[in-house]
Amino acid sequence: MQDLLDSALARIHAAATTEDLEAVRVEVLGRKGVLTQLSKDMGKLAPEERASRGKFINTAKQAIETAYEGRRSEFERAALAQRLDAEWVDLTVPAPGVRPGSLHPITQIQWEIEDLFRSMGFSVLDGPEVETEFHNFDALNIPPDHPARDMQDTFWLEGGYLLRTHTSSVQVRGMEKLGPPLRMIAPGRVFRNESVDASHEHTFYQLEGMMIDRNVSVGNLIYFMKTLLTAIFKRDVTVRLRPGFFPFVEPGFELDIRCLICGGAGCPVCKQSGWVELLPCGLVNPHVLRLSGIDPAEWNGFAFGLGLTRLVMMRYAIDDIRWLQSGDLRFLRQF
Ligand code: FA5
Repeated sequence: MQDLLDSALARIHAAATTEDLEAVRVEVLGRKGVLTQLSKDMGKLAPEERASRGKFINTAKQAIETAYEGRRSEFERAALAQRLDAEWVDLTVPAPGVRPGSLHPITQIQWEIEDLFRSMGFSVLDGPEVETEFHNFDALNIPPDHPARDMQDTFWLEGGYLLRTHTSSVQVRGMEKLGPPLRMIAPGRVFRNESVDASHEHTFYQLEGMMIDRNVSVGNLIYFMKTLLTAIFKRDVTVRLRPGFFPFVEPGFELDIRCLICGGAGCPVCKQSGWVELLPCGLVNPHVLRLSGIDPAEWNGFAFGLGLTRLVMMRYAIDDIRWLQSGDLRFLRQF
C-alpha cells in the first residue's frame, strides 16, 4: 500500500500538464479511485486491521491532496507568467514610425531665460498682441507725431488698435498692475510692417525686462545684461555698448554682439558690419514712470528689449531668420 502512495506522489510531481494531474487525482481520490475503494472495503476487514488501514488512508489522502494542490498552483503560476509575458507592453517605447516632436528653439531659449530671471526674483508677465495705441506708444513717451513711431512700421487695426510692435507695451501693463518695486520680464511675439531679409522678419520675438526700485543704476543694468548673455552663450562673447535713442529710456544704449555667424568678418545677417543689434536698453525715462503713476522722485529703474529671435540665431549660428518660422521639419529636427 505504501507503494500505492509513493507511485501516486511520483506521478503527481511528474505530471506535465493539468490534464495529467487531474487524471491522477481521479484515479486515486475520485469516486471510483483507489483510495476511495480502499475506504469502501474497510468494512470487509477484520476489526484489528481496520484502525491501521483507516490511519493509512487518511495520511495518504492528505499527502496526495497536498501534493496535488502544490503541483496545481505551480501550473497556475506558470500559466500566469506566460500570460503576462504575452500581454506585457512597454508604454514608454515610442510608437514605430512616429517621431516625437520637440520644442521650437525660440521656446527653448525663452524658457531658459525665464528660469534664469525667475531665479533672480523677476516675475514673468504676458500681455496682449493686439494692443492699444496708449500702451504701445503714448505711455512710452512716444506721442502721435513723434519720429520714433516711424522707426516701427505698424500694422494698424480697426478702432485705433494695433499689433504690438514691441514687448515694451507689457512694461506699461506691469507698472500699472503691479507698481514699484518691480522686477519683470515679458517674452512675446511682436509685429512690424517691414520687408523681410536674412535678419528681419515681420513677425518675431522679443523679451522685455524691467526693474524698478530705489537707486537703480547703469551698473545694475550692465550686471543683469552680462548675466543674461553668459547664461545663454556659456562662453565669452564680445559685446559693445553704444548710445541708443528710445524715448522711454534716458540714457539709452544699444548692446550689440559680435556676429557669431561670420565671427565679425561681415555677412548678410550682420549686414557686413560684424555686429548684430541684440539688446537695446537704458534707464527708464522719469516721464514714463509718471505716465504709469509712479513717482520718479522715489523710484527709478532700467529696461531692456532683447531681440529673442536674433539671440536664437546667434546661439545656433542660424544664417537666415526665415528658417525660424518656415515650419520646415528638416530645420526643426536639429533642435
Ligand atoms: C525696441 O523694440 C525697444 N522696445 C527695445 C527697448 C526696450 C529699448 C526697453 C530700451 C528699453 P528695437 O526696435 O531696436 O527696440 O528692437 C529690439 C530688438 O528686436 C532689436 O535689437 C533686434 O534684435 C530685434 N528686432 C528688431 N526688428 C526686428 C526684425 N524685423 N526682425 C527680427 N528682430 C528684430
